Amino acid sequence: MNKCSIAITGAAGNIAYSLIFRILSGSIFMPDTKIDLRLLDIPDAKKILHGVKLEIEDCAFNSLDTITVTDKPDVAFADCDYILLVGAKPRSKGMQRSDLILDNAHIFSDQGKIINKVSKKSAKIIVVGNPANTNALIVCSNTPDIPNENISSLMRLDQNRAKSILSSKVGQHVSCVTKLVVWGNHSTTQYPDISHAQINNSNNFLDTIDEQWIHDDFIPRVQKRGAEIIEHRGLSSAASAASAVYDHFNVLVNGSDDWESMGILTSNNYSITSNLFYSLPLKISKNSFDIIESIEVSEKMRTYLSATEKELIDERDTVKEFL
Ligand code: NAX
Repeated sequence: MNKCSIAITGAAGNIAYSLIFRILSGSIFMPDTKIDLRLLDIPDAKKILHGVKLEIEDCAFNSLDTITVTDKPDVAFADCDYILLVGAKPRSKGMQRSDLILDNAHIFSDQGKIINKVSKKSAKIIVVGNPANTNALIVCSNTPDIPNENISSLMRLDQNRAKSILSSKVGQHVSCVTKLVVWGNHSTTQYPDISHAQINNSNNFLDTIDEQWIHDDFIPRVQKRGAEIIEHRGLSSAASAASAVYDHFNVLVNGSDDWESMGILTSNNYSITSNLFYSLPLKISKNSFDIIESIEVSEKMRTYLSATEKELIDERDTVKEFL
């Protein structure tokens, strides 16, 4: 029997309520792997967390070995293999974005320090809580004993959204869309990049799509998809976000034949400022990834890449005391 330990923070929240059940019923790990699950939330969420635990038990999952619910990060992260940092403070009415960034900076720097102390040095960390890219940078700065490449931030929701919108446009199943990546920040400055996308392994479809649709419809629609969901549901994306975390996690463990997007630590790739968590096009194999370096950057594309880079530099300036 193989064992693996997974910690999920924000475990009493909306995303976790889908995510936990996807992971336990999914196929990221071999069928004989048993999961030691640790669920972390704040003390005020203790009662809800207990209810989530009861529901997990009621599923009688084959994959579950043990389950720990706690409000103590050192208990949740002890000797952990995988850490999904979903929990974050939401933006309250009238709150400035910079205040939200600073509130969350405290959470992610504290958790980073504890992870560095108690988790496995081989732990893989996926940052979901917003601002996810900058929170990932904070975690990275506070986990000196964990390799930088073990830390990534979620951009798969944006990539999935972009693929789905393109597949509707061309009238093909979403699984036919490949090599569609998203650059930059998980925010309205992100750049969903259609220029190397393929439908059924060919880019001929680009001849049938006009530039205006790409710049005036496709890109803004992907950038603002989160707001579109809130407008209809009255709540932010939770099930689709959980599904994207599952996809991201699966690709990290099992690799992928397609191009993927994740926020990773930059080191002047594509002339983007070093030391940001910026989403780049990646080829991911089991336990490692390579940046796809071959993409030609047009002047127009550079404008998009620079706008999202600037936003990330500004966010980094806001949290500099935590780095
Ligand atoms: P919820 O507000 O439903 O849940 C957040 C949970 O985190 C709550 O239960 C809260 O008590 C807990 N929490 C707060 N501080 C904590 C701490 N210090 N330790 C442990 N738990 C803590 O939000 P939900 O809808 O689940 O979203 C979670 C985060 O994901 C938010 O920051 C959200 O903005 C972010 N998202 C990121 C996405 C991405 O692509 N990177 C997409 C989806 C989502 O918007």
